[in-house]
Amino acid sequence: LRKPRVAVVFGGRSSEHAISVVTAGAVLRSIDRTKYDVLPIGITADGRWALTADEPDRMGIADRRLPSVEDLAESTEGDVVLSVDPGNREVVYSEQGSVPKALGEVDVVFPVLHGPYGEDGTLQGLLELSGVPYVGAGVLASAVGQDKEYMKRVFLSYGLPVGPYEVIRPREWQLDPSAAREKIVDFAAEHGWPIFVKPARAGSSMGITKVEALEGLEDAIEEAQRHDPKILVESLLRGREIECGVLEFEDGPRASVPAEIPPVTSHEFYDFEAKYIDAATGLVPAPLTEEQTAEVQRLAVEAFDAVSCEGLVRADFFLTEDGGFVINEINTMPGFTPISMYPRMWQESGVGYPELIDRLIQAALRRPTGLR
Ligand code: G1L
Repeated sequence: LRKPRVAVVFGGRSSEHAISVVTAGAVLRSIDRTKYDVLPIGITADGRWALTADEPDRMGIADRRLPSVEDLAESTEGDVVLSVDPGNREVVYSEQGSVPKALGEVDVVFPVLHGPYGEDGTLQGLLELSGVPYVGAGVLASAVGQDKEYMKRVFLSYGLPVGPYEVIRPREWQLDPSAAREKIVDFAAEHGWPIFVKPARAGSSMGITKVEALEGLEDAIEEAQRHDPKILVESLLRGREIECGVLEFEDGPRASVPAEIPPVTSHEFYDFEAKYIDAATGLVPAPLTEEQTAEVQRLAVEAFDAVSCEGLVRADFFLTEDGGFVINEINTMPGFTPISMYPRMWQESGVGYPELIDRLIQAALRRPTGLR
């Protein structure tokens, strides 16, 4: 019997290109080769798809040099194309100007990509058109997971506890900038300073500013709008930061043991580096009571279902001073190196990194293509 062929797609036009390569390296190293065939497909920083070396050892950080798809690409001229002919899951490779040659079928795609064109539903849409199953969230869940406004609206409509927030749309700035600014000032007056000003759709913690008082507002708005014309303001939720992993098993989603992210002192808040590189700072399991653990696990699975997630999600919460949990956000493609929080939470729950990868691939293969 032929082994299922897994295309690991990674890199991409993102500021997080290198972390994607590092993560893909960990996936390639841990995937069970007796069970799966693997086809590594890199996307260069300028967006070209290329076959890449299946050499995890070249995908780490070596002598302070970040890995890139450009360095791993087996041909810089080459173009890899996923057939967009449903039922024909062929991957095609074409040298510029020559006849494309088929590389064979792909049974499942394992996307390891961040932000726009990776985890926002666009790649997922391409894969739907191609009829290729893929690991993780589908089109809708990916898009909702990428938009902090709609994420909150979905949570609210399912009765999940959400903190105070306000949205300012691009047209509101165009039509009446002073009214838009007033909306934020009123929000701060009602909920108190500081507030967080965030781009509605941006990866990681990019473009986010904590604003202590009116003077800082203008710069924060500008910074957020550099990433997204739609911005969001949120109030500071005092309390503890708790995360919980959800993974799809044969019988449905289950929650991991939760983790706690201790308050950071050096970085103003839990930023990109902290999230993806020195993830080891999180406490697993979080020191919570049995009741608190059960509650946050229940909310995490509810969030997974509310957004119609598939495969996995990391749900991030605040445990507020009044003892209740508030959901901050979900992440459909969380940090995923073996030392990242999501894999560590599952490790502590009895699911090691190779099993995690296997379960994600199996969940994708069980899924029917088309409407679900
Ligand atoms: F495919 C999974 F399992 F859904 C998946 C894919 C990618 C989980 C987590 C990630 N994470 C990332 O790709 C990244 C956050 C490391 C990209 Cl920068």
